[in-house]
Formats: sequence, C-alpha cells, structure tokens
Amino acid sequence: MPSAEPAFPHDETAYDRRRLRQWLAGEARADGVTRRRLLTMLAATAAATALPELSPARAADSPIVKPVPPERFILRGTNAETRWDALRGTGHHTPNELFFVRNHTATPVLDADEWRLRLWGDGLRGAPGEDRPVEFGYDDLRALPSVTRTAFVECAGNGRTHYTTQQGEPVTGTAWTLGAIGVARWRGVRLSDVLRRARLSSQAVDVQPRGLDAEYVTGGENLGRVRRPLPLSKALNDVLLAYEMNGEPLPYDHGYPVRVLVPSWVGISSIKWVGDIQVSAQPLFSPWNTTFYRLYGPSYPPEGSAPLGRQTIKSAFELATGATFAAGEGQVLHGRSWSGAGGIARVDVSTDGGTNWRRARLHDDARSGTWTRWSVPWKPRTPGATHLLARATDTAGHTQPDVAVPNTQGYLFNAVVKHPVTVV
Ligand SMILES: Nc1nc2c(c(=O)[nH]1)N[C@H]1C(S)=C(S)[C@@H](COP(=O)(O)O)O[C@H]1N2
Ligand SMILES: [Mo]
Repeated sequence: MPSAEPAFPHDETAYDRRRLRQWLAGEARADGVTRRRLLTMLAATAAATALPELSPARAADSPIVKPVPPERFILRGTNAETRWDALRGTGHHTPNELFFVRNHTATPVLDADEWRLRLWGDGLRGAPGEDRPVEFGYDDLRALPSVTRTAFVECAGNGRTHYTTQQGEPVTGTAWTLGAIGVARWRGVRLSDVLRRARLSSQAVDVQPRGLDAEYVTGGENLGRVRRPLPLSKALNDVLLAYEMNGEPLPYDHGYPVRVLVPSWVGISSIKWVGDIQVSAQPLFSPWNTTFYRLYGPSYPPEGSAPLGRQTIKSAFELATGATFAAGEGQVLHGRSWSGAGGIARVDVSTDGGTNWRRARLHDDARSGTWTRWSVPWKPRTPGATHLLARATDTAGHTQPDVAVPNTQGYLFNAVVKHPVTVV
C-alpha cells in the first residue's frame, strides 16, 4: 500500500526561515513582492522560532552585514577599511566591530547547523576501494582539540594607494590606505588535525580551500568561487580552521561559521566561509595564485613572481590623515608596526619629515604573526603642514625602505608612509 506521507517530509517552516534569511542576505529573489511584506514575514518567523542574531542593520543591497559607520570605516565597494584613528586605545586585538572587511562579492549568511566541510581529492587515501569525500559538521570540528592564537589578517594590497600618492605609480585594485589589517585572537582546530583525520596521503602536495560565497565575476569573466592553493608544508605547519574571533563565534562578515586562518600570509590565503578543501597530489592553480597575488611589472619576470606567501613589513600611526596638533602642546604619538617575516625589533619615528629620527618605545614583545604597538612623545613647535614617518625593523633584519619596488597590482607596499598632519 502506498503511504500517504512523503518519504522525506519537507519542513516548510524551517525552509521558509532559511529562504527569508537568504533574502535578507541578498541571495534570494523576490520579484513582485514588496520589501515591507517580506520584512513582516521575517519578523513573524523570527519571533516564532527565535532566529539567532538576524542583522536588521544590513541594508538590502549591502555586501557587509555588520554596521560600518563612517567614523570607523572607509567604504570601498564591497569592502570596508578600518580607520586608524578608530584603533587608538583599542588594545592589542582589533575589536570585531572594527575589523576591516574584504569581500569579493557579499557576505553570505550561513547556518552552522547545515554547514559541512568536505575534504576531497587524490591527495587523500580513500577507504579501501572507495573514493569518497570526508565530511565534518560544525559540531565535529568543535569536538576536536582546539588551539588559540593571535594573528593578523592583512590584505596583500594594504597600503596600495601609496604606490600612487608617494611614488606616482599606476596600480589596479582597491585603493586601500593602511587600514586593510586587523589582529584577532582566533580559536579553532589545526588544519593538520583535520587533514590527518581525512586520511592525508603521503602523495599530497597542495590543499585548496574554497569559500561558499558567490562566484566572482570580473571583466565579464566568471572566475568561480574564491579559492587559493596552499602548499601542504604551510597547511601542516600553523594553519587553523577558525570558528571563534576574539572569544565570539566568527561574525558573518569574517567567515561564519568557519574560516581558514593562515598566520603571517597575505589575507587571500585565509578563505572565509570555507565549504570544501581539495587535497591534491598535483600542484593546483586558481586565478588567485596566477593572475592575482603574484608580482608583475618591470622588476619581475614576464610570468610574474612566485605566488605571494608571507606579508611584508609596515607601520602606521593611530591618527586620521591630516590630523591637527596645537603648537607648543606636548603629545604622545601612538602607532603599530608588523611584519610577515617575524616580530618587530625596533621602530624609528621622524616628526620633521625625515631629517631627525628617534627610537620609539615598544609596548609589545616581538612576536611573529602580530603587530607591536609603540609610542613616541612629541611637542610640535612650528605651525604649518608636515608629515610624520615611522620606520620598522623586524627580527629577521628587514627595515622599511624609502621606496617600494612597484608591481602592477600594487601588492606588498613596504615603504615608509608619509602621514600628513597640520600644526596650528
Ligand atoms: N571566501 C572568501 N574568502 C576570502 C575573501 C573572499 O572574498 N571570499 N577575501 C579574502 C581577502 S582578499 C582578504 S584580505 C581576507 C579579508 O578577511 P576579513 O574580511 O575577515 O578582514 O579574506 C580573504 N578570504
Ligand atoms: Mo586581500
């Protein structure tokens, strides 16, 4: 006798909740239905099912979920740059609500209960006679031994605009000043633990995490979902699958429910909203380690440099561009320096445009993968426009040069930045 019940009863209430959530995230179409009508329905389901943390602040067409007020962020397309003056007094770790956002498309609002991480590819040893991907749910990851570490995420293009403003070089890409960096305390599981549980083969050479955000279309070409190969040596060394940021579940914009965190490397390595990881016995390529995130230009071979790995060295003042100071008044200038090659060993500051330099007092121990805060007293004397300079040296012996070697996409700007200020 055929049953009257479908074999797989479809929970329309749960699905409707998801559908409305996706609409809120800009991922569902609602042609012919008013926004007000959908918001009313959303409010009703949220009340009925105690929907966690919906984000009513997000505008219907905003690529970013969290509030990005102008006193904290400079909006740049789908991205939000942190203002350095907003970091003044925030401590070593960047508060989540101040952390810069770099989105190729838009933040997807995912559900941890439905999320799965799939590991697949010929770099895994299948169960005998099988070629089956290995899956982990959110609770599976949370049940594994956790590790916590402080690390920056910094866009490879951070500081890019200074190639143009200081050196007159044309570059492509988001016109970041120095605010495409943040430091957080990340908690998660070691990628190496997950790879071993997925039966990593001794033949594996590359792993490629891929995001669950929308496919990236640029210049009329669909490049697919954001993904970038990582050499196995780095993947097994210090890479995390992070689910917490500064003691909270990852915020939507920073990869909820799980992101990759690759300490000291360019931000693109740290794939947000990771959904699958290809484990390969052959080297892998994606647009993000070929067209993008290599150095091209007169100083590089025609095929470009090797794919970018470690970040470079930089310094920034915790000040607005064009900050004003009263002549004759004693100040303490604050800033931070960081390097992908190690900790910060010393910082020198000039308040007269580069004639005289003083050693800054360092407020953090030299630690790799994070920044060092510093300060220097200053009593400006002569009214007028000037600029402040900070030059860091890292524990590997790199010092910021006066001029950065240019590349067409403006990556890895490492020169001393001229910070304009006015004394009145
Ligand atoms: N899935 C996915 N991961 C991503 C990106 C993205 O657009 N999609 N942007 C990358 C880039 S270019 C950077 S700099 C960092 C930014 O991380 P944040 O937005 O948490 O600051 O995420 C990286 N991971
Ligand atoms: Mo980036």
